[in-house]
Amino acid sequence: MKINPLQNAPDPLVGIVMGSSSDAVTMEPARQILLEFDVPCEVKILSAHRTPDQTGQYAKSAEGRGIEVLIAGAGGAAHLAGVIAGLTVLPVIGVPIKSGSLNGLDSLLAMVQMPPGIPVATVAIDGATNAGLLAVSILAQSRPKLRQRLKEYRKKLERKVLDSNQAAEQNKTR
Ligand code: C2R
Repeated sequence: MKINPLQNAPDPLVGIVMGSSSDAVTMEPARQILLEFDVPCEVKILSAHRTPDQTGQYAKSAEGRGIEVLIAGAGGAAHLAGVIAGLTVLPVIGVPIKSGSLNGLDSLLAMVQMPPGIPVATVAIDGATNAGLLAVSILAQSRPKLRQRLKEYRKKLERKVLDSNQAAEQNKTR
């Protein structure tokens, strides 16, 4: 998947960072959630390993640019989220991406096992949807309208489960 730079909002509140363009499809659901909630975001390819200077610069400048939450997805030796978290006090949400050889367990452990003092809020392997929702939830703490929309989103989830039970019951009685 190609990253279109035009998808970057002028004043992003959330920065979505990923280690490689090969992560783009897995990370797309995070962007979709932010779009659904009208949260402006930007998407960047940055690697703590391959572009350490640019990654450092991005992490250090994010707060001053008005970004409030960072989402970092990476696979394999996934140091990206931890390195970014060490360079900013903004909340960093890590998305461990499934790798070829270890099925994402390597990425998960690299992100979740941070030393005390520098947290990365790690979601499930390939859990970009929840990363987007967690970012919305963090922003919603100071934005009542966004909080209301998050409550409505949860209601929709509830309704979907209840509807599927009802449909199953109706099939039984037919
Ligand atoms: P390529 O497909 O470009 O070879 O990348 C990327 O996130 C990707 O999942 C393979 C995998 O390497 C990961 N990568 C990291 C970092 N940079 C790239 N884990 C990092 O800095 O942590």
